[in-house]
Amino acid sequence: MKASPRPQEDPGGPTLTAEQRRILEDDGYVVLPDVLTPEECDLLSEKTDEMWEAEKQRPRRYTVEAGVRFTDNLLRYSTIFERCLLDPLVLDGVRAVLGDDIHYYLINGRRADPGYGKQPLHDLKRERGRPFRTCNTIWCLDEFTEANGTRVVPGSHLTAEPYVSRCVDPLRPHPDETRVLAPRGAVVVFNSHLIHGGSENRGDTPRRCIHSAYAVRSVRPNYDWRLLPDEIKAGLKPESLALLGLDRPGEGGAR
Ligand SMILES: O=C(O)CCC(=O)C(=O)O
Repeated sequence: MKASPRPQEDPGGPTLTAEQRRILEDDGYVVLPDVLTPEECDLLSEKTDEMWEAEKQRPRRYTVEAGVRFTDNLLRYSTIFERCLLDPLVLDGVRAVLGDDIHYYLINGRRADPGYGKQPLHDLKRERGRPFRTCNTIWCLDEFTEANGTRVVPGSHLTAEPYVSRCVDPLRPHPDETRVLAPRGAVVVFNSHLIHGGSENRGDTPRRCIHSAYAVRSVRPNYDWRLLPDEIKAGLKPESLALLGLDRPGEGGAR
């Protein structure tokens, strides 16, 4: 799917157009172009790579994908990544999926180098259909093309159809799948209940993105935001602290 045209600015902040809302509701994702400037893409990419270099010897608690630089919890490294928390247009999309009572769930970097990045189609064991509980936003630091875009089964967030278990091999293309196509600087608001998977980067340059996800408050955050370094907490805006649950005692803890 191609990027939708930029929405009208609203005096109360930019909001999704009716068409963007419909696409998000029916397909489970919508591409919002021009959220980041090229300079912001450069800065976020550089910081993500810097964090990877700084931490690459650190033992990891999760499965490492070959040829992929996965940087977990970017926010513990730099307040630069606060850029991915509060964007009003992106938040309007997230609220269209989850409603207003949300908090911040996770933020990770994912860079797939040429020849790598292929994942099995997955549903992350999430129930499908309403009410939705988590919503991802994918920040495209490089263009998402036919040669590297995330594969998705549009509409699969709405139905209990066992798309994945019916796959002979979830690594192979699914007949109902399509590629998310998005220009550099776009954000894809992405219902986390959608069946999807990373694709092999068949391009000749790295494909970088940031996953920045939200959840309804009954779902605990993936990271314990209370453990963020004090200097990071001190540098965040009050609206970010509220989204992280750090403005209230007893909140912000991980699942
Ligand atoms: O980066 C992508 O294209 C999607 C990655 C993904 O689906 C995942 O890591 O679960």
